[in-house]
Amino acid sequence: MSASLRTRQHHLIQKLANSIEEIWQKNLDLEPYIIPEGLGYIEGHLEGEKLVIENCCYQTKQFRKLHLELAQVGNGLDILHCVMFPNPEYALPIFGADIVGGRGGAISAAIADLSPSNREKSLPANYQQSLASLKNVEFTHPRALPEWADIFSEFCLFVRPIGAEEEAAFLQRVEDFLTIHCQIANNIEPLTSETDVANAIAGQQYYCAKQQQNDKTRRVLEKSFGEEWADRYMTSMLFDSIV
Ligand code: 18B
Repeated sequence: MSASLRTRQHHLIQKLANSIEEIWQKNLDLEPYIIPEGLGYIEGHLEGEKLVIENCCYQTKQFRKLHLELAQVGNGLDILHCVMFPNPEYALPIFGADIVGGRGGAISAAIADLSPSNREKSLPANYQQSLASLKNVEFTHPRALPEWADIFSEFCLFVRPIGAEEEAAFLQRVEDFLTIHCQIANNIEPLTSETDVANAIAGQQYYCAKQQQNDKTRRVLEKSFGEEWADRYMTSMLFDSIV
């Protein structure tokens, strides 16, 4: 990804973007992913404020889409969005992260999770064990999930990190999630039953349908690009489920 937008963003976003790419490169056999025409680098400014978006995507045997997106609204609102969609032939959860930094340099929302991607909404036992053994970290400002967000696991971290120490703790936790995820993904056998694959597809469809209900994301996109474009972007670039 070009360094232009990244170097202008909140330092926690820069650090997490660098970490994500490093962990992917170190642990996975990355292959190119063709981003739909015109959606790699995007600028919009319908209602005055300019929104710039940079997308970077890869794929691997186990992941149909690794997506890292950086966005900036005006000079103030910085956003990192990352999702790792598994290939449904592998019974892997969906890694997702979102950081939203407001004017004045504070992060208002930092969320990361390894979310179940099956109909039963359960994490595989090896994930449960690895995640449960991570050191417990306390944040002074935990945030409550909105109503649509029943997709996240019990390990979901959703906070407003205050100060350098909590920002570092958030970063560390996301790095741990990613490392555990890549290591398990590298050693997993593909599913053999069509029913299990169908279940994994349904799980991803449910995850995407719920994420598409995030009105806060939708509104930011609508303001710069209009309703129709925002809807298409949310369903085809951010949360494209498998048909
Ligand atoms: N998201 N986020 O990715 N979102 O994409 N995000 C916000 O302080 C964008 C994901 C999530 O409280 C906010 O309230 C834009 C993934 C949750 O109602 C803004 C893009 C996850 C909330 C944006 C983007 C995820 C949230 C409000 C495209 C989780 C709280 C900030 C680049 C894995 C929702 C605030 C609520 C919030 C914007 C979660 C402005 C434009 C992958 C749960």
